[in-house]
Amino acid sequence: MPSPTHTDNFSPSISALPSLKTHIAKLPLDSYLFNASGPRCTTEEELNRLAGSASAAIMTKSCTMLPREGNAEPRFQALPLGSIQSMGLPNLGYEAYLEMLPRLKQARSSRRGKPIVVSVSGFSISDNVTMVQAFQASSADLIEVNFSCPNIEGKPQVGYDFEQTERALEAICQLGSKPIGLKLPPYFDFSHFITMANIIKKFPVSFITCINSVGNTLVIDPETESAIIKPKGGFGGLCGDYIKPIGLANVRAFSQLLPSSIDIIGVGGIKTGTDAFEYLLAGASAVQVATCFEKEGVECFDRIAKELGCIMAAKQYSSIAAVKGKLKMI
Ligand code: RRO
Repeated sequence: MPSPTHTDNFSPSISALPSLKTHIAKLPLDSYLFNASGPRCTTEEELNRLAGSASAAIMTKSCTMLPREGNAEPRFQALPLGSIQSMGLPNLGYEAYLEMLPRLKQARSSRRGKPIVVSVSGFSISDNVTMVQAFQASSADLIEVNFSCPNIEGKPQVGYDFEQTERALEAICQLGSKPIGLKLPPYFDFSHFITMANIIKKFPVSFITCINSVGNTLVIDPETESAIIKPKGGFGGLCGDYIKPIGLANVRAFSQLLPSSIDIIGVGGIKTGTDAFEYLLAGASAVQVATCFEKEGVECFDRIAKELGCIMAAKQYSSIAAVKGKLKMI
């Protein structure tokens, strides 16, 4: 098993580290890592902090038509190897993000013009059409449509309903020229990877993000004999180390089923350079960090990038492209 980081025995000077430059939908990114839509990216203050960090992009919390407080508390609990949460889409409403984008683009703390990825998570196709249309006319660079929030009572994850996915894509893919991506739920059967890949191939989808949290899991405290979060009878999305093998499998499967023109962003359990390197081998063009960012703050992006750079240098890889998708079979 790999150790948590591979930097201990080999620490080349930072200037000797390989470039982690990459592209998503032809948009250049200065680094391989940015934040996932999730923790610490809801308010303008949080997004400004991302602007001034080593995150390769500023990714927003998924937004809805109207502002939302989210689900009842307690709705997040840290676990030894990750977390369980049922946040319930707390966000400022899409108009607040629209209004904030020009300021974020000009943020003085940031490399001006750092890429911005907006996440939209409507409760209907018509919500998603309205929001995608609005962001198509904004200074956002990429639009990630969330088909996989597991935490809204009475709203099943779109990505598990293949007919609804197809109808939604028909409606949202022709609204402008900015690249559209999909945030997908984890799949667990090859027939589902194939069905979803075949749907995606019918539309001008530029990237997919795999995976959202593993939805509807239950953690029980045997002392109190109760669930540890309140919403949805204690059912919530599992995040962190627990889900890394699921994320890797989804990235790998889709990288084999989709044309190379559709970029795959990996998410799920990335907290070290080794984790990021594994997603790169599986075929990810970039990765997003959620649970580790929640726990560690913006410092995680620089740390993980340096760890990844050290691993690549030790293996004499000079670029992201040299490793991407190069997983070996035994
Ligand atoms: O806000 C949430 O509860 C949430 C969302 Br939108 C999502 O996409 N995935 C997740 O695990 N939680």
